[in-house]
Amino acid sequence: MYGFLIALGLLLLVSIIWMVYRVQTLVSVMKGSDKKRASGSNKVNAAMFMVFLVGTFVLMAWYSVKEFDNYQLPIASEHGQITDNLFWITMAVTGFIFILTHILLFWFSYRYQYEEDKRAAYYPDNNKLEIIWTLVPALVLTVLVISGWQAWKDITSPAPENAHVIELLGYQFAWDIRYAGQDNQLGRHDFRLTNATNSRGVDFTDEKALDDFESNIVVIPKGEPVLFRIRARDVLHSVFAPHMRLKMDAVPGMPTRFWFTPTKTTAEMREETGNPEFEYEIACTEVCGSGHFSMRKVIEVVTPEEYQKWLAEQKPFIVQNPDLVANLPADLKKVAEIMIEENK
Ligand SMILES: [Cu+2]
Repeated sequence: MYGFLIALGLLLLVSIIWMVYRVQTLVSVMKGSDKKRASGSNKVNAAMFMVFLVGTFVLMAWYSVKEFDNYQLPIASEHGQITDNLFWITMAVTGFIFILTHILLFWFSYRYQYEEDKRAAYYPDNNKLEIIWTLVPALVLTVLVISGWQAWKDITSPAPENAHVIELLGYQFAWDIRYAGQDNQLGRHDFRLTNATNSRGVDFTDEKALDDFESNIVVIPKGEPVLFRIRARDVLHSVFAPHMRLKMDAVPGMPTRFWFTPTKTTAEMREETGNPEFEYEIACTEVCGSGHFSMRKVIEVVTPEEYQKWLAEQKPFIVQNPDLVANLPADLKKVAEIMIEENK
């Protein structure tokens, strides 16, 4: 019903505007002034182009300054500087061209507005100009793309042997964290093994899985390489740690990874930002459903000594879940029982 009334109202409104326009045209015919091809509103429109140009540039400048701190977070990883340099070079080149082309676009609309005895010049083509404005952007873009590709190749190169391996499993709506344990090797996983007690689908017949352990926060040492092995259980998620300049999609059925070296501990960052409550965080940047906003995990960067101490306090998965021992093959049962004994 409301839909019909709104449609009717709109129809009436359009007919009123149309009638007003007709009346105005008739009046100008009576006055004998309808021979003019462009009315006074043409000048107003031309001036509005300039107002729009200046107005939006002022707004853009104001917003960029006001929000500067939000897109220039302190860097806390080694490759972060490379990523930021690329970002700012690309921003400078594209920003310069953006501003230049928009000034031309709006200025031309104003400058070449209709005037009674102005004639447009006939200028069919200019090969030299066309070569210049094809080659210059092509060259600039090639340099940008190649330098970006080089950086990407470096950042996504295989992790060093000694990298601390941590698995991040995204699901609706949280992250599950699994550490590789003493052997620094994650046990196999298979989605078919996923059940109520084994949310990650870890294959406990793999000896490497026994010493893996879970944690509520991501603890990593400063100055040492860390490798995130990333997967998803249900839909697409994305690991985003802005201070580390780290972003990698979590894709069901297609494990991804990202390695990096943190350069500042949480405590150092608290001092630098002057915020005693500062925490590094991982946020999900893939809109993955109604609870998307809650996919936050804290990363705690500590000194290597503190990290080793923390590591020693963690209990292996098999020790946390001794019920699992019953289903293990005979040889692993012994290993598991020794581990449980040692951790008592
Ligand atoms: Cu998500």
